[in-house]
Amino acid sequence: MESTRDRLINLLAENKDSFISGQVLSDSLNISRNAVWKHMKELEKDGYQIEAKPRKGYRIKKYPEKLSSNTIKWGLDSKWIAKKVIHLETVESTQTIAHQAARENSPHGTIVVADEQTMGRGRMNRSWHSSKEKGIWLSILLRPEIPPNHASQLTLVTATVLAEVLSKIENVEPLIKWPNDILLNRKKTAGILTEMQSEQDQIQYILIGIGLNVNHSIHDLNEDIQSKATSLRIETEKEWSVKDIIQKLLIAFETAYDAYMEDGFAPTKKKWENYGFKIGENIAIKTFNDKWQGKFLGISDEGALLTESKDGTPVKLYSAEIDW
Ligand code: BT5
Repeated sequence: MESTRDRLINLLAENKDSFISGQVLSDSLNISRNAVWKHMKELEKDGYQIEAKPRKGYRIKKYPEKLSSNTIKWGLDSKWIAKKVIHLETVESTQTIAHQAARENSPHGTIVVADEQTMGRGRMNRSWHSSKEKGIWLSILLRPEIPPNHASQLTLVTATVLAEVLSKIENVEPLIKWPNDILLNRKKTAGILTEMQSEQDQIQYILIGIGLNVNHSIHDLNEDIQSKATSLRIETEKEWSVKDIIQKLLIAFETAYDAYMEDGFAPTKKKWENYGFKIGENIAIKTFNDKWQGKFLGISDEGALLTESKDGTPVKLYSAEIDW
């Protein structure tokens, strides 16, 4: 059940910039006006800026930086994304929570965000370090009507969105390492994990997991990744608002997803190519049972990796790892 405090925040949030009287709040929440006032003082302690005016009532002037479903939704002018926000402080993995939400019929666009993951996942059972309040640990639930073999295109759509959002920051030049890494100065700052549930050639849902290192100093990165990972803070020497970046990402994702559903993959391919790491250069290619060197020729119209096979002939790979 929702707490009185959450109901109070919701009432204030629904009213946006207008005031809501103490009496209305007291009636709606079934608590005394004095109790309303006490709750306001508690909210202020948590970083909310509340404006109280005689005869008018209360309104929220500013939300705290701390993530919550309210702070994420506040000021987020979206059409369908994040209408439902599940925010938790600590989870094993936001993907696990999102799978559960999907099975319980949460709608398209639901997001799961955590301050911290204790067992964040990468692809192929690799782990994803997700230290508390340092980054964005987010899953987006989608229910797209596309064939299952197009699902991996959504990874590239997401990578392009991440690159575009990050590229707006001064002196930040993101590159995408096919298929799911975002690099700053050749070091990984974000990764994407796409998981799908499908039945008889029909997608039931897709989860897009996004991990983005934001405010890590080098010491906040686990030792095993210190030499190959980075964060926005390390690159820009500034702290960033995790909440603001989440909101920018969500809006950019919604726009890109709608465009993809409307126009297919071609426009994403074009944008992707602006950020593609090592296009035209030699790369190390690893498939599940082989390894070789070849030239990275780009991506195909469906988003597959275009490279050379061992004997130098062109080849299209749908699933592989690349390195340099
Ligand atoms: C990925 O896998 O890059 C996908 C990462 C997806 C994480 C998000 S967070 C929200 C959602 N919930 C989850 O549980 N997961 C998703 P992959 O390409 O397999 O890369 C994994 C590798 O990246 C690891 O083996 C490490 O080498 C490296 N790595 C781990 N944590 C990192 C970090 N925080 N920053 C940079 N590199 C990291």
